[in-house]
Amino acid sequence: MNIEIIDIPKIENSLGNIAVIENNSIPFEIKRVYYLYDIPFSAMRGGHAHKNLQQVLIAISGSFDVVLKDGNSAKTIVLNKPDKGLLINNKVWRELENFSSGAVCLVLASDVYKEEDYIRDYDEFLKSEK
Ligand code: T46
Repeated sequence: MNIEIIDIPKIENSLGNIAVIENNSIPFEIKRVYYLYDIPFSAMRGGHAHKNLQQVLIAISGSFDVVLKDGNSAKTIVLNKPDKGLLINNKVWRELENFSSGAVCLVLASDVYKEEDYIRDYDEFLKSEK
């Protein structure tokens, strides 16, 4: 599956940690940053794939599950560490669920928002994979 866990460089000391994201930590130029927060536990976010967009998801606070599908296989990644990023390349279906209280999902994206880049219908996604 076209995903990867990225280690975000961090500086640790007795006063706490700093995680630093620079362009060389991410395999694309960051054109947009957004974050999901105040998400009810029962909510399911995502439920789509992207034709071209690449994104890195980071659990800046709390935890949530990311269910990934590519038409052949499925896997669930638990994000719960601010120094781990989940790179989701294009053409991977994603669903985000089981948000803990106070969870914040930071997203670094390779492009600005374009609704035409979304595949929001799962059957259409499966057809596009063939
Ligand atoms: C993704 C997951 C992790 C905008 O106008 N600009 C934006 O940059 C974004 C991200 C969304 N929107 C609008 C589009 C919808 O009217 O905000 C509304 C909610 O968006 P959506 O239903 O796509 O939200 P999620 O949380 O299901 O998905 C978002 C991203 O869209 C998506 O690319 O991978 O977060």
